[in-house]
Amino acid sequence: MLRILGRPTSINVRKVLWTAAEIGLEFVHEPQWATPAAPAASPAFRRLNPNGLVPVIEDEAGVLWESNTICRYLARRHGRGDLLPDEPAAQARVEMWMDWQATELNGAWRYVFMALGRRDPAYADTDEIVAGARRWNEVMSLLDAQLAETGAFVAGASFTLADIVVGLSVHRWRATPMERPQLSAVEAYVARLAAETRFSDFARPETP
Ligand SMILES: N[C@@H](CCC(=O)N[C@@H](CS)C(=O)NCC(=O)O)C(=O)O
Repeated sequence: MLRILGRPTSINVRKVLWTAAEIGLEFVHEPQWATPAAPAASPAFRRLNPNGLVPVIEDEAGVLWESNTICRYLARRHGRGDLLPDEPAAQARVEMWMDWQATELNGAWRYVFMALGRRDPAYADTDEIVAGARRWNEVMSLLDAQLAETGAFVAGASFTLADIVVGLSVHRWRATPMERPQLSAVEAYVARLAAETRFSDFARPETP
C-alpha cells in the first residue's frame, strides 16, 4: 500500500495528496511527519529523505522524495496520460510549468510568505518584504497572461499535474495578507479549478 508521509499544512505534501486523490489511489497518510512530534530532521526520517523534508512516499517500488517528481511518478505509474501526456511536446509543456512553480514562483514568495503568511519573526526586514511582494505579484502577472491565453488551464485546454502544483500556489498567493493586483484570468482559473477538480479539498483557508 502506498504511504504518503508529511504534514498536510505543507503545500508540497498537498500536491501529492491531491494527485493521489485525482487518480483515485488507496493510500495511508502519515500526517505527523515534519511536526514537533515527528521531526523531519530526525535521523529516522533522514534515512528516508536525507534532505529532512516532506513529502516522502513509499510503495512496493521503494522510497521517493521531491513533490513534483512524486506527482509525475504516480501519474505515469497509474497510466494517467490526461494528467501527464505521453506525447513529448505536450508532456514538456506540463513539466515546464511544474518546474516554473518549483523555481521561479516558489523562489519569488519565499521571504514574503514566511514574513506575512507564516508570521515568522526571523523574516522582519521591511525592504525584503516589499521587494518580495513586488516580485511575487510580477510572477503571478506572468501566470495571469498565460491563463488569459489558454482560457482554461495552465498548460492548455485540459487539467494536468501543472494545475495541481500551480493551483495550490495560486491559493497561497490569494491567502497571504498583502496587497495584490486584480488578476482576472487567475480569478477565473480558481473558479474553474473549484468547479471541475478536487481543488477545494486541498486549498483550504487554514492551509495557505
Ligand atoms: N523541493 C522539495 C521541498 C520540500 C519542502 O520544502 N518541504 C518543507 C515543507 S513545505 C519541509 O519539509 N520543511 C521542513 C519541516 O517542515 O520540518 C519538494 O518539492 O518536495
